[in-house]
Amino acid sequence: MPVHGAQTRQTIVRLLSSMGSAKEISQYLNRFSQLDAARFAVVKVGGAVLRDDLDALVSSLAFLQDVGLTPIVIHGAGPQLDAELSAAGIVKQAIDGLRVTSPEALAIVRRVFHAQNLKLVEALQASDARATSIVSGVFEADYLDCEKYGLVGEVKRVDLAPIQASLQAGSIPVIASLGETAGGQILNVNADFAANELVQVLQPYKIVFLTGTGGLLDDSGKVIDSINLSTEYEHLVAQPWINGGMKLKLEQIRDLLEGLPQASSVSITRPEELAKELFTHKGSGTLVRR
Ligand code: X2W
Repeated sequence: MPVHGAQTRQTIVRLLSSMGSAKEISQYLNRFSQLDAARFAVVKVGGAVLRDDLDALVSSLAFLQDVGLTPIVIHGAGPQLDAELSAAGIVKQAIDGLRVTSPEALAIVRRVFHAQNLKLVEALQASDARATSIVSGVFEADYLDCEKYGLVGEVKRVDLAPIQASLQAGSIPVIASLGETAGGQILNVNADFAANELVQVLQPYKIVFLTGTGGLLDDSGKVIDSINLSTEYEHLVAQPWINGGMKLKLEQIRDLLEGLPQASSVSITRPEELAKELFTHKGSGTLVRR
């Protein structure tokens, strides 16, 4: 972990003061710096963010590392997989939001995941951040339902060792959501599911989903500030305007929060607003509580 003096901190506080009051930001920085550094935050990055918003993502993650708060990054590659599989003439079939994955498709899934992982790691390194590529060895998985989904995995065990080694070196672990069976078969794992499993094991202080939309959207396309699942979940998922992807996301977040302490929350925001979400009372995007 880099050690930051008062001067660095002042510069950071000045930089951030356009987002909130310096006092408030300073309070958050102080609070976070006292926490267990290995559990600061899990940041799930959707494939759309890697495609459309890489620069902002890299600056936001590098910034966190600069202030001594190394996030754990887990990413998907949904849109990239859609494009590459379609270019290879493989027609998309998804059941309940999960991609049915044939052996032929899996070869492409692996290649695309590796390429996207490296793209983020190299972009971080190019901006002087330290980052470690992790494409295997974290998610021990089993077939979710081989007949129904093919080579799709559900996570059975999370091995934190590669993540801890990266954090100990002050490097951002960048994890692809590929699983591996005990017998060594690689499986395609939905990145939100993989992030959820990681969160259950790590119990991080902050859980952030970075998406292209920057939050959950209401019927007019506006980001919903906050959602209290205990009073709003049933109502929300019954709305005619809520789409399948958003429904799945809400369901996953509900399941995720059930395994965490009552006070936990999940933030959904965009990369540009990550620091604002973490260091201001107002936050950004959608805050989901239990
Ligand atoms: C996902 C993995 C990628 C993913 C898929 O093949 O699309 C399954 O559906 P995003 O960008 O985070 O959506 N896996 C089994 O989840 O990427």
